[in-house]
Amino acid sequence: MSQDPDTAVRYDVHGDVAVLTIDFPPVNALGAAMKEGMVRRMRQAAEDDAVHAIVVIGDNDRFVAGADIREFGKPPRGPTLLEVQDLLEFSEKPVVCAIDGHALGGGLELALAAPFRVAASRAKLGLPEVNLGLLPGGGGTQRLTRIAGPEVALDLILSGKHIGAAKAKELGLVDEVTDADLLTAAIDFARRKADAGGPWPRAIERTDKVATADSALFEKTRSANAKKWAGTIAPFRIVDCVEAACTRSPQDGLEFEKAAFKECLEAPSRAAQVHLFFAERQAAKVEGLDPAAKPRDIAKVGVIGAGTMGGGIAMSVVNAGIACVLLEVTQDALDAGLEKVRGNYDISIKRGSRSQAQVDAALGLLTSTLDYDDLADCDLVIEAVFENMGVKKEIFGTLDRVTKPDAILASNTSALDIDEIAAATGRPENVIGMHFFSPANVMKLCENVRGTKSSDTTIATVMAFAKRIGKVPVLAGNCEGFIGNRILKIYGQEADLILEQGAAPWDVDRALKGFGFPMGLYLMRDMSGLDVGYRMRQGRIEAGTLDTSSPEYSPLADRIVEAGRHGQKTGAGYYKYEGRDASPDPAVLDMLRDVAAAKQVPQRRFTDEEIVEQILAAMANEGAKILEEGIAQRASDIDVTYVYGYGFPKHEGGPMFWAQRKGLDKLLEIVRANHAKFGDRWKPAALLEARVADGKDWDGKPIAGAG
Ligand code: 3H9
Repeated sequence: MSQDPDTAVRYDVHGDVAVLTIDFPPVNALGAAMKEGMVRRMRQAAEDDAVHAIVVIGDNDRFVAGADIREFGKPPRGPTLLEVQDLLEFSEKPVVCAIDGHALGGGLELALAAPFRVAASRAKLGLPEVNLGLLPGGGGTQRLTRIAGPEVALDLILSGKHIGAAKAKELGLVDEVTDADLLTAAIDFARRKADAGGPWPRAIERTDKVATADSALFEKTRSANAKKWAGTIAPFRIVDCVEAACTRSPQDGLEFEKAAFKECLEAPSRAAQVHLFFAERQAAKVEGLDPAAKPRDIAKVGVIGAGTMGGGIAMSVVNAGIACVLLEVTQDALDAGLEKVRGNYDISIKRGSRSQAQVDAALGLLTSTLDYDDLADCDLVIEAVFENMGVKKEIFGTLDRVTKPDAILASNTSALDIDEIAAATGRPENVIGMHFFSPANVMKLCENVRGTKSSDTTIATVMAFAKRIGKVPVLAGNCEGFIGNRILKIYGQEADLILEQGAAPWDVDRALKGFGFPMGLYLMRDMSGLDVGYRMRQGRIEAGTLDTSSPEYSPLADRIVEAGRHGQKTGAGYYKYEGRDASPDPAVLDMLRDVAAAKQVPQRRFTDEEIVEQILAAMANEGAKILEEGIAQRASDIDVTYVYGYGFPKHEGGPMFWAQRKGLDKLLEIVRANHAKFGDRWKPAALLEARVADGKDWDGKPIAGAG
């Protein structure tokens, strides 16, 4: 036990009320010492004759963030959550949980086992276990369903969302909400209950909300989400558990939940999602920054370009309560951009994800302009115009003249050289890349790209700013495509070359979708339109930077566009379309056969597993090169990039996690076999070879049993 149980939970008496204060940094999780402390202090309060009621509160304005995630997969230590809950639920003295900050997962389950809950008005409550590939395993599925009914329970537990204290009161999860001092309010509440006398309510014994449950609800929920949940276990088991709360006795329901929790805990998806939980937090940290370099305060942001990307970035900024000025070059473009922003907000109001008041507040922070001088007081300007180096350099030159000297200038470029853009200004130390993903108001990833001269303050500022606007920041180095698009190029290239070897576009799409990507590669290309990529390739061919005689160049995409097939919008691309409905098209197979014959590529059959393995192995090998070159700080940053920016399935943990789980030695075998067959595009990353030789993982830590 890394902390003394007696300090993890402190004991004070206020008159006739015992106050148990949980002080278990960083987030009061249910670690071994904390649970042991709770058991000791609850017994102390039970035995203390001067005490008539008990308040449980968290130190540092936070309640309990759930199970200690660091302990998953390790042998259990200390008392179980159930033992602690029993002490609260069956206490002869009334127990009040006083909730500030967060009561999440096992933290909320702890509170739901107590007879009473008082919350600060700013507190947030939720059962987010599903995000870790788990379900609430401390009675949460049973007690929440019995308190608030199965519809509410399914909504909260399947989404994992946090709700505010007022909503929690409306749903019956808390008894009182206060704006005043929480401890005082909780002590008063506890004293009133003690004076009024027991028995104290037990959520697990309630039947009023479950007796009339509609049994069709569960089947409807399962079938409506079956596709979305493919490859995962937790959401299905959550539905089973909520159903069990409606059909089984309290004890049976709790046993059922316990077994389902164990099943999720042992599933491979849990390890992947827990990996991502820590990876996401790690990604926000920058190694080697000068500790004196503090993030600058960003009070006003300029966004250049009111297209889909610029508009989405501006929405993210104002949604976070930060003033934003959106700049365009013509009134028409500005009007169109603002119209799109308003349209997006209308959709969120209709969907219920934002209230009218929230939208009004956000739009109140958004101004627009055609005049660069209006950016003079911005602390940060994000350029989001189309990918043309000349245009970007001109914009950065202008920004350098009109913005205040310490303003940070960021480019949303997805591949261009940040150093070349920075060189157009007299302040390269203040220039950096901030690569958002479309739609930028929705997608979580922000790939920040450090230039050679970006200062530590600039880096620290954009990492903190991205977090503040609700993004998951990752720091990348400056190379073509950075982390994300550099690997994407390999992903697309390998898939194209698999087609040449005998697979059809729909085979590759089926395999990728089966693995868990939300959409196949070729359907996605068709949806985005094939003509833009075609024009870019033609430009590169003319400029002599794309070698069409190289084995890596697959002409199929160009042949498809030259046949007038520009994707969904022209009714044909890799697929043929009726409206939005895609179907396989033999004409594409004919083109593919011609391409393969001209390149003399031997034909073979692929299983779905082979397609996935081939593509992911190529991605992981490129990821290793990215790590080796220092473009990514750590392997898990690549995973975060792929999950939050490119739809890589969360339950597989990201390409580097996938490779490590498979075994780096196995990955190297695949890479070497392909290298022998296809040549240099499969050259093994030196880092991969070194890690395998040393028996180490991506982070350089010894692999158990290796060596
Ligand atoms: C569960 O409860 C299962 C039960 O149903 C079953 C029981 C039988 N454990 O996010 P932050 C660390 S499953 C251990 O940057 P914020 C985190 O890694 C759990 N460590 O802060 C970071 O460490 P570091 C269900 C945890 O203020 C530091 O705390 N609960 C845990 O932005 C600060 O974290 C959840 O899923 C934990 N549970 O956000 C809640 N949580 O400094 C997960 C955090 O070394 N947690 N850490 O990088 C959160 O959502 C956020 O951390 C929270 C604070 C909102 C609490």
